[in-house]
Amino acid sequence: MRKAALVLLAATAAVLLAVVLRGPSPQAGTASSHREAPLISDDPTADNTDLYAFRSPDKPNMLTIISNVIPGEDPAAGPNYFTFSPTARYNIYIDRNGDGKQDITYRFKFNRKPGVAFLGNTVQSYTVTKIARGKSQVVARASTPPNNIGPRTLKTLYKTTDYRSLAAKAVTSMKGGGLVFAGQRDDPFFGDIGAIFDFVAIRRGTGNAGGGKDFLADYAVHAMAIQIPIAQVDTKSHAIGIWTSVDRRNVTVGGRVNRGWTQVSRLGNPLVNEVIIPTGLKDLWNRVTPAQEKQFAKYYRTPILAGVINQLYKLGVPTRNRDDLVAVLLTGIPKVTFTGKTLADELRINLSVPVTEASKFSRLGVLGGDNQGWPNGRRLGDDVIDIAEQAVGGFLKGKKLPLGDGVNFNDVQRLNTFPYVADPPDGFANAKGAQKP
Ligand SMILES: [Ca+2]
Ligand SMILES: [Ca+2]
Ligand SMILES: [Ca+2]
Repeated sequence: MRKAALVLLAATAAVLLAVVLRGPSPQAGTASSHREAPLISDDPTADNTDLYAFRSPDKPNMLTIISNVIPGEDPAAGPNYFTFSPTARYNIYIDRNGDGKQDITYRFKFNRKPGVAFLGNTVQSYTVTKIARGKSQVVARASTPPNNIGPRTLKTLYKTTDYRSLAAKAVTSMKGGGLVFAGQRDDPFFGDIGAIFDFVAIRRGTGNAGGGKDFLADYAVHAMAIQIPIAQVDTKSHAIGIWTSVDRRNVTVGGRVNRGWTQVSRLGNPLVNEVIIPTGLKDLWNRVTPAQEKQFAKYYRTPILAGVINQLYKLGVPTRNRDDLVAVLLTGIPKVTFTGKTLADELRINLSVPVTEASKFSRLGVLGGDNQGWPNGRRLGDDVIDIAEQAVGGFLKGKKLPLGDGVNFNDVQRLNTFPYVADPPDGFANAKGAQKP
C-alpha cells in the first residue's frame, strides 16, 4: 500500500471537495491557494494563488516578494486573454513589529485599453503606490509586457518574437530603490492536482520519490514582483511578516452609494485557507486581516486534516494541541521567524539567514535542513505540498512520515535574475489540446 504518501493528498482532497462539487473546469488549478474558497472562485482576477518572499540569490542585500493571481491561465485562451483587473487593487503588506497589521504597503492598480481587431490588449499600464508611516507615494509607473500569445502577435504588434526581451524591458526601477515587474508568468507552483482530484490516486511509489504529474505545467499566472533593499524593512530580530490581498470596489445597490473597498482575497502562508480553514469560513477568512486571525486559532491547533488522515489511513498523526503548527504559521519558529505573541497568518522571513548555495538547496526547506526555505520565507523551488504534508503529519513533533505528491520541482527553470519567475508558456505552441494530422 502506498498509504503514507497518500494521506495528505487524501486530506487535501477532502478539503477540496467543495471545489470538486462545483465541477472543475480545465483551469481548476488548486495550488497553494487557487480557487480555495467558494466566492473567490467566481472572481479569478482577484484570486491570490501564491506568495513568495526570499533573499535574492544574485543580490543578497535585496528582498524579493512575488504575489501571483489568476489561477490556471491557459496561454491559448483568447481572444480576451487574461489580464489584471482594472477595477481591483492588489496589495503586498509588510508587518515589521509582529502585531498582524501592515507597516508598509505596496499597492498595484492596473489600467486596460481596448485591443487591436478582435484581440484583447494584454499590455497594461500600472502604478505602484508605497504607503508607510501615514505617507502615500507613487513609487513606479510602468507597463506589463504583453501575454505570450504567439510569435505572430508578438511580431505584428511588438516587432519581435523574442518574448524574453519584451519581459526584460518591463522590469522597472522604483523610486527610493528597488525594482518592480508585473505581468504574465509561468505558474511556479507545482503539484499533482489531477491525482488529488481523482480521489487521491497516486501514480507511483510512495509519492515522496517522484512519479507525480505536474498539473500546473504549461499554465500561467499573473505575477506582481518587487525587489526592495533589506535595509528598508529589516528589524532588530530580523524577522518580518508578509501577506498579500486583493480589494474590490464596493458596489452600489439600490441607489445607495457605498464608496470604499472590500478585501476579497488574502494569502500569507501557502495552503492555509485551502487546508486549515473549514469551507464554511473560507470566505470570511479571505475578508479579514492577519490581526483578526485569533478567531481561527482552534483550526490550526486541532487541524481537520490530521483527523481525516487518521480516519482514512490510521497513521496516528497527532490531532490535538498542535502548537507546532500554531508556531510555524501564526507566531513564527522560535529564534528564527518568531515575531511575537500575536497570532497572525503571515509569511515570515528572517532576513539575516543567508542565501543557500545552490548545491545545498533542499526542496523541503527547513525540514530538509536548509534554513532558507519555507516556512522561513518561501522560495520558488520550495516544495510546499510535501513540506505541508510532512508538517501536518507531525514532523516537528518527531513523527517523520515520507509524505509527498510525487512532483518535486517546477516544469521550467526559473530565471537567474529578477523577477526570477520564468516566462509564460506560448499560446500558439503550447502542448494542450490535440494536434490533428
Ligand atoms: Ca505591524
Ligand atoms: Ca509551472
Ligand atoms: Ca511535491
